Amino acid sequence: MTVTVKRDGDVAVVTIDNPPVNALSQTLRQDLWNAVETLDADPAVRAVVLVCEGRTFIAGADVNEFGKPPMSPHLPDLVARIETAAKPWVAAIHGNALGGGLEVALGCRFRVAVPTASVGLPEVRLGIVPGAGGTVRLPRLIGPALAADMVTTGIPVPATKARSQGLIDAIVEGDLERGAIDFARAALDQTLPLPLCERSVPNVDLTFWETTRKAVASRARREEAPLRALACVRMAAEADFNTAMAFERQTFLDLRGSSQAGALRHVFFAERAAPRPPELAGIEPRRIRSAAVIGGGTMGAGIAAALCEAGLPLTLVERDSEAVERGLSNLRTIFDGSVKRGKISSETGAARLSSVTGTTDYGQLAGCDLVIEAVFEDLDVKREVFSKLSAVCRPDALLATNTSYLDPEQIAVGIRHPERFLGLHFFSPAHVMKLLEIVPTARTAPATLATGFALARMLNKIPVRSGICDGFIGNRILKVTRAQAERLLLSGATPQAVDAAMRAFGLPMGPFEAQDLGGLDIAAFQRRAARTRGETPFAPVAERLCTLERFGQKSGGGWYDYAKGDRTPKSSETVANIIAEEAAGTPQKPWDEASIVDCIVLPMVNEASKILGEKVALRAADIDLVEIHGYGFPRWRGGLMHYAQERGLDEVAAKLDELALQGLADTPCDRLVNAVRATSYGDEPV
Ligand code: 3H9
Repeated sequence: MTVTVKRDGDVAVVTIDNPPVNALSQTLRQDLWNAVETLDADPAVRAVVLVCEGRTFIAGADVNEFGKPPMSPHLPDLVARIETAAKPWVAAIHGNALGGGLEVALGCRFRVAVPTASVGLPEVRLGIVPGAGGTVRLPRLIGPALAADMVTTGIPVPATKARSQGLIDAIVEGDLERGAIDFARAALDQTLPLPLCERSVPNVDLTFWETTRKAVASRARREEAPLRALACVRMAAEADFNTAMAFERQTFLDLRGSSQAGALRHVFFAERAAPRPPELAGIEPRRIRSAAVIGGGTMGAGIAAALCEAGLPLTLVERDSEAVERGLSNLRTIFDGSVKRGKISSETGAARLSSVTGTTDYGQLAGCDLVIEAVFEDLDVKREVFSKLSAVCRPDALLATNTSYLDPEQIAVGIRHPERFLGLHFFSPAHVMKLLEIVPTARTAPATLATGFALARMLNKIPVRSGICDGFIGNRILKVTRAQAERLLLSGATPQAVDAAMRAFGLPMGPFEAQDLGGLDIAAFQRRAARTRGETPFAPVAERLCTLERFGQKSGGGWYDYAKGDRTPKSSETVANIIAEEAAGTPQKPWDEASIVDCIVLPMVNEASKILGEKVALRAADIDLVEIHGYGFPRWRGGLMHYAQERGLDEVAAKLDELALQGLADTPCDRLVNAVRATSYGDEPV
């Protein structure tokens, strides 16, 4: 049974227990339905409290059921049954009331919550709209403007804020169940409010809908669900309750089967699976109670900020006192920025800064559980750091190198107890970017690796294990993106056309705009390193731009020209001339958006397939997470490999063959050819 009913005098307490997150599976819906029927028929019961066991209130519909035909009792009917129950129901919320969970709570006559709870309608994050009255009841409770914001962004609202908006009726400071029972009993002494289905939606200014539509459309880019969710709220404001319910249900059912919803569901499960890879099942991570970062530059300060945010006392080590001051000042800038953006209070910012000890003395790291090195990308400099750490740190302290290009095996040479060492590739800014590539060496112990994943959970990051190769998973694919973008330039496309096509595909920025923002010098440095390894990186135009010190926005020009103080890219005659010179002799052809995208994205798929073939990535879904969380690949496309799978692997291979004939890409690799034969990459549902 997922539901139990007990009595506290004239108040019944219905307790849901459906681990892990009390999702509204068919069994739970049926059990709740039966509970309403039983309690309606019980004359001794005057009110009902709905409470949940475990870590959270109902976290929503059971996403596992989404691929299957809907089964009764349907959620909208259950919510309506609770709303029209003979006795008032009080939802007692802890953890999260999300999606269908909040819709059930909206069916209740009252909602109370503990201060740490939050409530939200995150359906748009899954490519759908609320399907059980969320868009119809919420505007009746808090007005269309707040409701539109909640359903189109999907961002949960903390209980205390929800209380001030009228979404929550009371905050319970002590025991939730007891508080909810007392609340219910007190409510029975007063006139009950109307159920939401009998209330009307407050009016809004006529311009509201058009202004909001524009804002939502620009945020959503090509994601369908947010605008469809807004249309539902508008219908709720302009039509009667039943018409709006029917409209919402139809929109929900339309979107549920859409390719965007399929892609977003794939990402949902991939993200939840990422922190617990099956190959580490049963391996106990070490506890991390304190941390240190070596190096307080941009990367080191970002990592330090992420560790502080996770509540770890932190030591920041630099080579001299000036550098310590600079590192602390970098940290202060990060915390000040978070305060300015309203993410944390100024007290929290100050407390975080005061939890950091800046020092030049490695001796202070003797008791530390975790040390992350984030110094300059130079093998000798890094080795020197680890030799000092080997001398002072406990043998079981986890030692990690943050590197994006160097070989962790090489960095590990000479480390004492190399089984506690691994690579952690953070993405800049490290306190913001979600992706963490975890790179074990051959000698990294399973417990060390498991600790890397546990750390990612602490830092609220998406961890992906990567084998060792140049650039690991993400930057290795990025190299292909950039090389393909240059190939396009040499065969007739312009930087503007390439950037526009990739933006239209769903990336936040095109490859040239992105390089101008990040700086062309970093890649030039890496190409130099590659050449010393005997490789021949392809970047003929970028090389010439770097020779002219056109490093991007920071130098006033890169792939584009920039007016002083203005970040708007303007086409550059210098660049056009260089492209023309480099393209001499290369056949020119017209490029439309779709063929530009194919010329970039399909070779990325080919490279990613090689990465899978070499077991640098263990799962296609891991590559999807790397692309989404590290490189802005559109989430609603499900990531690079999911996109390829949906596009049809046979079509991907055929297009690659066509590009290869024109000298614009490699032919499909063995792993891709095998996947075409098997019609899938065959590790997990991609
Ligand atoms: C909806 O409600 C539609 C309705 O409007 C209309 C219906 C008609 N279903 O994240 P965690 C699993 S749409 C099934 O690591 P946390 C998850 O896969 C839904 N399973 O925990 C994982 O499984 P496993 C709207 C779910 O404590 C386990 O629970 N709701 C669901 O870090 C733990 O998950 C949402 O979008 C689900 N709905 O965070 C809420 N949710 O252990 C999505 C989770 O086997 N969920 N699982 O790997 C969340 O945001 C987080 O899970 C939550 C807990 C904040 C609740």
